[in-house]
Amino acid sequence: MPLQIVRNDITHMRVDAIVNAANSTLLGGGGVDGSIHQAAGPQLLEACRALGGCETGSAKVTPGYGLPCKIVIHAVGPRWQGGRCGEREKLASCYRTSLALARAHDCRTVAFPLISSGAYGYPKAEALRVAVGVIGDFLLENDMMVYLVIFDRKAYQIGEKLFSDIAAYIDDRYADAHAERADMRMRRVQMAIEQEALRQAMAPRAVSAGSLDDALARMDESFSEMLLRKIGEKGMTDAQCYKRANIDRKLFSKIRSDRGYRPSKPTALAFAIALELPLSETKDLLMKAGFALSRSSKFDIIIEYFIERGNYNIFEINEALFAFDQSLLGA
Ligand code: AR6
Repeated sequence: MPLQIVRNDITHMRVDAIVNAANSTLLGGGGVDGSIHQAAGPQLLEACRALGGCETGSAKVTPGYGLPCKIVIHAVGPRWQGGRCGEREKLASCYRTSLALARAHDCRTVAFPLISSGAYGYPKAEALRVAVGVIGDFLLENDMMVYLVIFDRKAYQIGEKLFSDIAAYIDDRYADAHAERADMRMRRVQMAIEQEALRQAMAPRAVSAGSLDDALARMDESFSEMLLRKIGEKGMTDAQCYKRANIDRKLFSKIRSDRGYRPSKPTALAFAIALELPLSETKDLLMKAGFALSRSSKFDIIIEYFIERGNYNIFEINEALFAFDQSLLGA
């Protein structure tokens, strides 16, 4: 999956490039900057000295030395001053510049910390939103695996308003007391799906009294066929679709070349989101992969919440899924 939010110490990430949350002197400091210098060894400071500092919103590159990465991209985030001093743009510019530098150095994997969200005081929820927004835009046009490495649990609580809305939505539909009823409903849906599949398999026999081979030959459109048809109908290219779905090219080629490919539920849903399918069509596509949406699953409710609001930003959806400890969409 091209964007993953992980919980780790960034100095342990085995990637081509790690990004440092530096200051404009580039001569080291505390926080993630201190940890990176410590893990890389004194040569890093020597290399930084030669760079002659860096402006806020920009970034410069050194080798990784003792770190398990090829290069370190030293980005200088803004100090939070209340939000009216262009902090957002400067922070976005840090991510954009760093990603451009990673691309220029042929990096395929990059790890970012949540720049400015520590000593520089940028509110974590907002910092995460800026990061996800810029990285998401970049990944629509570029093949790269980006990790957003977050240290503390609190940073996951993104956009309090958004999440209290989702939490309320989940509460409405996910009360434990109703779980049993929902399960029964789910079982009924599944039985209906199975009966329909059986009916369709039997139907050709009734008409032609043919063999099982005949019935199988008349199988409905498969998941992969429906997906390719919808991509065509939407006038999208394959690449636009799999990038929006946060799916890597290899997996997409597998799906494209195998008519009977059975994706996982998050993969199937990622395509529904990429194609901006309304709820009814999302359910059709899911059904092709053998899945349904259930009101007794937090994961499903969150997906429905976004689709019903016409929000098809997969990175925002993944932020929400992440905050509720659910699997993320994509491969
Ligand atoms: N791995 C991943 N994330 C980390 C790590 C780590 N090892 N250590 C801290 N964080 P900060 P800033 C998180 O203060 O706000 C330095 O002194 C941390 O929880 O490192 O951009 C520089 O020299 C927080 O969410 O960077 C500058 O003077 C995020 O990384 C100044 O601090 C960034 O916190 C830059 O401040």
